[in-house]
Amino acid sequence: MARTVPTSDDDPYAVENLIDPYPMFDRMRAAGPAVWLDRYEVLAFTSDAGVRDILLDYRTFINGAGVGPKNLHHEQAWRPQGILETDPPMHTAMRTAMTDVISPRGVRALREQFQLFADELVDRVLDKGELDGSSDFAEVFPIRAFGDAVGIPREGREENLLPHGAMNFSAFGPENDLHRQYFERGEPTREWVMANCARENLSPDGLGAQIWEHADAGEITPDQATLLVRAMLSAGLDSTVLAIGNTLRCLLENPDQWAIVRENPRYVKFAIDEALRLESPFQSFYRTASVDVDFHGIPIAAGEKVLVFPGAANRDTEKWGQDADRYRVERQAGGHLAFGMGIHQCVGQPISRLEMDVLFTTLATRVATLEPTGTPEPYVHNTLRGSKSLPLRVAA
Ligand code: OVM
Repeated sequence: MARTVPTSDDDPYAVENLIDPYPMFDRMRAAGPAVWLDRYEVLAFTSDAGVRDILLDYRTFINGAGVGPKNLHHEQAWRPQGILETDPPMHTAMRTAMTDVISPRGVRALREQFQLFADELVDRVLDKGELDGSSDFAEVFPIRAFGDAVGIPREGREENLLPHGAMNFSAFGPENDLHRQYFERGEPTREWVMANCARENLSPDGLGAQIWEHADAGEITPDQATLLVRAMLSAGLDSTVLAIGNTLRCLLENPDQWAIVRENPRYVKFAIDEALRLESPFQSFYRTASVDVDFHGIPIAAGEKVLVFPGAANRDTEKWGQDADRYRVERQAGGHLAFGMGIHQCVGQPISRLEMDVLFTTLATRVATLEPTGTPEPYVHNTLRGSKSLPLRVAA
């Protein structure tokens, strides 16, 4: 196809670019609405308008051929395709069951339990004084709070849930050394996770059991119910853990912004959205063109994969202004793409937001001093972004 698009030999999956992707994102955005990545032979989109419009047009840019670089219409999927790798009309039935369970009322009912555990966790970190913001704080909350909400056994969560999620999110990127490492670590967790998707292992009052009620009602099949609980346990842990860590890191590195939040905890919500924008936990994934299309002046062929970078779009100066690289809690960052956009936009978003809101409101209310005691260690992953460790000190 005759196409004049700037070419780049940047490797977005090279370790140095995963650790600091922003100079590369600036180059790619400056080059034009799309760049051709020579190494991967794929069109990549880094602007807010490009990523947003691709995600909104779910008929042209489909999910059914997979949301990683592999085209599942031609290659075998590594596991049964779930809600995210499905298009309407099948997607619609699955999505309806999910939104019904994760309804405003269903989510409101979780607040009390989340608050009890947030109080307990903030007590614990205040007792410690010095801690790791990742392993002692960010990882702990979703494993306990979200695990209880879904209704899975407490035993086994630590060893299984995060390696399992990291493996899943790795499938949104190429099969390089990092991918192989996360798959090796994740493989032994699959059995535990799949066993906990079965109705007999889910506690009767949790979100998982509520999904199964939709199978009883004939709205989805038992296989789809299993896949929806799998989606909760695959997508709902690592993402929120990293979002909590990234918010914490933004506040640690911007003491003036922490001061604003502490003085007025109503800024907690803005502090979270601004961190999701600036350091998006889920950086990149793919769509597949279902037809030949002229997109923003670029011809794309039916069957072609496109790579989108919400993590880059969220720093687009056209959308966010010249200070897009700054962490500023007074910004109205709500329109970011960290949860995606369109019909596949993160369905668990209200739960993730509630977890973070409760946790950071408790922190802002009870902690006066929040300061780094060392350099954060990056979490290196093909599609996820965050910190492996965040040494810090807190005081009441
Ligand atoms: C799944 C799933 C769904 C959405 C996101 C995701 C790791 C996984 O069906 O297991 O991310």
